[in-house]
Amino acid sequence: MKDVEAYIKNILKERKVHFTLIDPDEQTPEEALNIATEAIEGGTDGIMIGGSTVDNVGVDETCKILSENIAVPIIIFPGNTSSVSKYADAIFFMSYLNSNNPYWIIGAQALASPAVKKSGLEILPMGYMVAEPGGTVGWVGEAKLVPRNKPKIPAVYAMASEFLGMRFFYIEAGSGADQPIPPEMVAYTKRATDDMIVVVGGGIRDAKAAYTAAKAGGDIIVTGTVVEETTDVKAKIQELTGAIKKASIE
Ligand code: 1GP
Repeated sequence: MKDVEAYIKNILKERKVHFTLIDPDEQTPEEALNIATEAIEGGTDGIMIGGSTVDNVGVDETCKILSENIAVPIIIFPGNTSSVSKYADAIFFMSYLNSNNPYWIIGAQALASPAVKKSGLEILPMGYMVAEPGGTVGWVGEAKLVPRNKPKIPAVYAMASEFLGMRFFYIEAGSGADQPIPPEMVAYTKRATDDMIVVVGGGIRDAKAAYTAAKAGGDIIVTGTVVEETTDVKAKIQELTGAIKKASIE
């Protein structure tokens, strides 16, 4: 798909967006296609491909089979420099703002840039911030995790990101987190920025959590673990997208 950013903004004129995250490490490309197909039937608006420990072959093969079979955008959610595939439509080109290691803030991005340029992927510039509990990405990314009871901290990073020209800001609790991002944290972030697209993910498993994140100000709600855990992907995604739509119209 051409111009994924316009696609997202177009949906946001009407309602909030839901993306399904698929970790290529967790299943074969064929299984990933089945999950994506069911998630699209359930109303998801796009498929994100990524994880903290993915290999390039898994990313590439999964993006390839999806690109041949689905119509919604395929967006790379990179775990490291190897997460590049010309078969995706776009990449969240992200800086891990609260890492203690400059590699994750700008080093990996610089090293990956030639491959990203060659791939022709659409760039979606993003500030990325991980709050407690943080999970694998908190550990791998050597994060100074945002305390859950300090909801204003991501807001000032989001403002700075917007001033630096980023157009997306992701507040992450970590995949499989036992609790999602606190709604106050989402709300402060959304209010602090002008045109930034606020993405919320980590630990969102049911309609209530999806509704809460969207209602608080999340523009894109991301869920990943639920599709790995459920036996009925379509129904689960319907539950989440239904709640997000409800939050959008109220
Ligand atoms: C992880 O925010 C995403 O990067 C999704 O988290 O797997 O907990 O849905 P879950």
